Amino acid sequence: MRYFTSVKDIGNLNDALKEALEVKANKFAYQDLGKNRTLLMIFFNSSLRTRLSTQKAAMNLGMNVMVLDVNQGAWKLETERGVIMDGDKPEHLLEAIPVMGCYCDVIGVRAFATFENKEDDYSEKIINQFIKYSGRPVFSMEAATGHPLQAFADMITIEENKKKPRPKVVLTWAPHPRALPQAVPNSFAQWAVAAGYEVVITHPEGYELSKEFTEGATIEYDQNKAFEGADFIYAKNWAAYEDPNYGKILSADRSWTVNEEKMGLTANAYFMHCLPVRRNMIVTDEVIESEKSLVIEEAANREISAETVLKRILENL
Ligand code: AN0
Ligand code: CP
Repeated sequence: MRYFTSVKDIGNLNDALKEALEVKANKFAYQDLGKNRTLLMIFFNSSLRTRLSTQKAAMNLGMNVMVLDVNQGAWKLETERGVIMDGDKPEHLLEAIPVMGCYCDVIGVRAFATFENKEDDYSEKIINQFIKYSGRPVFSMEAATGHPLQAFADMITIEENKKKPRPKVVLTWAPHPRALPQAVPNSFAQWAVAAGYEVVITHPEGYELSKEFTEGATIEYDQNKAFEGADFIYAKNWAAYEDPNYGKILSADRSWTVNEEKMGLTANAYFMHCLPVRRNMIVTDEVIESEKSLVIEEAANREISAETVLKRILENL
């Protein structure tokens, strides 16, 4: 593997999940793979889990790791070609990227959707420039339209906890005070369909995701109906995708918050969220603290999804 930005890069998902469980059973078996190899992680946005789990995964593989927070300590980067750079950004991405490539063997990039321009976001303008100009293998640590390391960790978590071969997995929108990207729900829907689960997505009208990511899933606008018989509830907020509301908050309806009453409609479902989560907006204290909550297991599996992806990239260097 040279690039990892989508489920399409992972090949056969069942094979990848098996490989991930093998990695999990023996995390330090591939210490020699990363010897004298350097990972550079570049963050345009904040992170707790991705930063720590990816660094840990790289260390498990014997790699050296460098982390750069763009906008904090590094020069602010211009991303538009052709602008006269007389503003507050002293350096252009077109020099910065090949320079970064000089110092490392593998690059991880976090660059969220900015919601300034839908076409730029959905063409993955930033991470694709890293792919084009760095000369290095590149993987997504959440880009504009997807968060594949999170979805991979979530699929590992479902595989470890499912009680039937084809569980009903429900992705539900929930309210949030800020406009959040569609990356997590896009990837979760796409990977859950690829894993062969029964996938239902529920959200208020106007929150339809891009069909590119939801193909194979059923949309159910009635949240209570969607929850019936569910084996896994995956909650997430996202801002509107469809024009003319791209990037906007259309609803603050707290009746969508996942609570015990709603979980009571399910087939004793597990609760999932990628974190960070706003308690009592997305999910109540009781549900996230319940024994059916998998949020910490998901975060733990981020180390495993990252290690599996890095292992494949190193094997191909
Ligand atoms: C981000 C998002 O919704 O994409 C990161 C989630 C992993 N969340 C926030 O910005 C709160
Ligand atoms: N789930 C996740 O990616 O968390 P961070 O934003 O903290 O990395």
